[in-house]
Amino acid sequence: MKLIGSAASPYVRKVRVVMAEKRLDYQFAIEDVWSDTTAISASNPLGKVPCLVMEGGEAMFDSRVIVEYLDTLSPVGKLIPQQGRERAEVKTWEALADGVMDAGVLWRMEATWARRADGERSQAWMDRQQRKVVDGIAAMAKGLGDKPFCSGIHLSLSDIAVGCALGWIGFRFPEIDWRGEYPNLVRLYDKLMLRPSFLDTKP
Ligand code: GSF
Repeated sequence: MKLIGSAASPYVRKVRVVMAEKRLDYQFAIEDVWSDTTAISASNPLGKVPCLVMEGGEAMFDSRVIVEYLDTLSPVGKLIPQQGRERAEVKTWEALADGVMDAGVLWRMEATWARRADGERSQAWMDRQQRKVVDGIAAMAKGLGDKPFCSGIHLSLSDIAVGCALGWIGFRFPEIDWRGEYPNLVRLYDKLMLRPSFLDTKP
């Protein structure tokens, strides 16, 4: 399998962490989707990474589809419960973490995308996205509480998705002081960072 991605993308990190936790082999192909010469649309018509290209050449996206597929490939360390409420709970945690990343990406692009002229940047739009990031992180802290993991009693995709979101927010928005505000998220993130899967994929 070939994973097309970038080292800074939190969605790509989620896939790479899952690959590592499941002990799956893959080739990592770095692609700058923002460059004029990017070839990403040959694999993903949406022009986004991560994109997983299978042995036969078929492509799979987005990160949620990819990690769900990867979890079925090996019985090692099941990350998504098979069915029922537990499964929906993990997928909801993932949606929350991805939603924080989505809002963060929209906010950052509005502020920094080179092809947008200064007069085209909307402060109201940035504030709207910032609100989602801040509220999303607060919801993570509330949902985690004193528990060792976001859902269940083992590591799951919930923790991986939350870890990737928090790591990326720390990387791109150091002014958002989630470490100062939420000791329980710090406890979770620092515990995740002891795992080679997280350590080796730090943005
Ligand atoms: C989001 C992927 C994405 O926005 C997923 O895979 O979960 N829902 C999708 N990827 C960004 C890179 S990044 O900001 O992490 C991307 O490829 N953007 C290029 C573009 O044209 O939007």
